[in-house]
Amino acid sequence: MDRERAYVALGSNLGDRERHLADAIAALAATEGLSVVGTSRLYETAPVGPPGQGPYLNAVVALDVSLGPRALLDRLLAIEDAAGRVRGHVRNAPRTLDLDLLLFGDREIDEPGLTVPHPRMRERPFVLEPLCDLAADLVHPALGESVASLARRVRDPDAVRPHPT
Ligand code: GSY
Repeated sequence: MDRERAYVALGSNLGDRERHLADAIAALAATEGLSVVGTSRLYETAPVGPPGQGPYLNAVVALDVSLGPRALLDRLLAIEDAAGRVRGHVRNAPRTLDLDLLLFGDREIDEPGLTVPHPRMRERPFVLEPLCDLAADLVHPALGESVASLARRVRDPDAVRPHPT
């Protein structure tokens, strides 16, 4: 079966953040129908959201998938749930684990609950910086601009720093 390259952003700012990201990557790697083919560095990032929350750890993984985008999204939601993610009503509240589907091949999808490319990735240095580690030359299918170029527009070295490992 044809495989497509997808990119998923990971973030955590509650509990053992490194554990949540490592467990999520392991859960992805154990998923039938996909392989984890790249992992960015970890980044310590300033939280976007209500004040008073702690910093995030962020990363991006590259996947080779034979699943469809909806099946991949369902798997991401199940992995978030397994990490104890509470889905409350407060927008941008702190969370144990956030998994965002950024890109799925060069597809553009706009369906209930599933928008690809991720509609806010262009404004998020905490997504674009780790994505640069994996795919700086990749051209965003809707914007026609490379990941490196998008990252340059929003770069904020004070808010997004490589995390010492
Ligand atoms: O949408 C992703 C979850 N999230 C993050 C994040 O991953 N990193 C940072 N720095 N801020 C965030 N705010 C939210 S919500």
